[in-house]
Amino acid sequence: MASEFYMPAPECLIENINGQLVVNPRTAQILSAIRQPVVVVAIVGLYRTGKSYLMNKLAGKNKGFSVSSTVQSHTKGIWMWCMPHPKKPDHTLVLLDTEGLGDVEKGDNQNDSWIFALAVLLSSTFVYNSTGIINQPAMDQLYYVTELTDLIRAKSSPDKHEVQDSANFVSFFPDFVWTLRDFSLKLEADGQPITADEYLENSLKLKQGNDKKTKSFNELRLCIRKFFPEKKCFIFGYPANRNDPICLEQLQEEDLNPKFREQVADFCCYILSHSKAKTLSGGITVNGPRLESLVLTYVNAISSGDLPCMENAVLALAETENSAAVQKAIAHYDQQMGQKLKLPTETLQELLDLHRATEKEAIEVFMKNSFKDVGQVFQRKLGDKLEAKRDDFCKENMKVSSDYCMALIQDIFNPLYEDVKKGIFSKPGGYYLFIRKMKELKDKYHQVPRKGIQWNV
Ligand SMILES: Nc1nc2c(ncn2[C@@H]2O[C@H](COP(=O)(O)OP(=O)(O)OP(=O)(O)O)[C@@H](O)[C@H]2O)c(=O)[nH]1
Ligand SMILES: [Mg+2]
Repeated sequence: MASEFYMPAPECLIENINGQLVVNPRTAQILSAIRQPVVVVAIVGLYRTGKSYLMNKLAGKNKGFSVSSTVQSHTKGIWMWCMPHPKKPDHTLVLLDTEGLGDVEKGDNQNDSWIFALAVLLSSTFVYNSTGIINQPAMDQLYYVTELTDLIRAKSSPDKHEVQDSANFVSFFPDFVWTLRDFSLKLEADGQPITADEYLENSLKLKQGNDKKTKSFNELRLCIRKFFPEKKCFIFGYPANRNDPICLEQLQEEDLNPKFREQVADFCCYILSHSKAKTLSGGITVNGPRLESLVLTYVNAISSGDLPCMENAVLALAETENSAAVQKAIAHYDQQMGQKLKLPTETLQELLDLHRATEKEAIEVFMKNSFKDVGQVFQRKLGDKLEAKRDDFCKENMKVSSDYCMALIQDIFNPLYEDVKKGIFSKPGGYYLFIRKMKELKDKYHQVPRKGIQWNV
């Protein structure tokens, strides 16, 4: 049962092997067992900024995603941890922890861009993590957002006359949450206290002017505002004594700054209560198998040098689900007909009536399980298959009936032929005797029930 679903520790979902992103099929398969809608929270940001630590807090655990205290980047690829959602009954929480961006040792911006893009594409809440205040360098790190338009396509063949492709993204982009770590300033502006959200809004304000510098200043802010209409900001103070090298995973909760603990708790409470289930265009709710299909489609597109395309991902999903829906409908038809149909039927109508009723049920099964069956392509395929099955049953009905009748005729009339051969009727009055016997046997034949439609052979 999905509600009993349990993943004791995170697993690597997308491996980063020498700069190539590869889906780990074993981990992806874990998703196929999750029938509930998934709330997907992904965290992205510069390496060594406490991302994995914060994701463990969201999981309500001290250990899980691997945290390390050295200067070397630690998480590689994209890791996944699924658990029953602690606040939303009948939902599964999927946490995605990603490889830190900007690792100087790796020095591969393209690879970073894909990790960023995948986190956006797969999540319903996208957490962008950085340290210190929101300043220009922190903004600049978000330049991957401006790349999104180049990296992702909403439609497989964008129409030139259509509104810009990027406008299509917004409807199925995640909510955006900015987490600022080791934030040590007062949240005040012009002598007035402000909220973290106001601080973020102020930082995203556009400047007046048309010069190159102002244009590039505004471009990123416009992108963030356009892609992520839902925004939220959380600040976190220093977690413990500033002078100690930070190794939070080895500290007890009570050794952490109370303010930091409170901030972490507020963040977790917000994310767990506000993050929505992942949806696709047209309001399609994503469950485990659908998320698995998205992961596979997007990563395959990237590794084959294509752009991950949302429309194609939805089409791939529709293809898989509708084929499965056809199979399910046919299995229902086969099972019901197997149970209810006793061949031969007395009349053809009897068979056709049963077929029609079962066909109706099968179509209902298909409708319940199908999704985005554009142009009713799959429903028509199902119709064709059911029609072929009906024709087969009709043929079989005839055959069973005629085989049965032939055998019956042999059975009933053979003794008469034997008697003819023996000359029993070759005597005076034999002809009348023969006619009487013949009628008697014919009556006997007609009295046998359920001979089927070929009774008149
Ligand atoms: N100063 C500070 N350190 C933190 C904070 N949160 C976690 N750490 C510590 O920072 C170190 C790195 O934490 P990780 O969670 O592994 O960082 P990461 O962002 O996942 O790193 P990569 O996987 O390399 O991208 C660990 O020793 C943590 O204990 C924080 O808010 N402030
Ligand atoms: Mg990490």
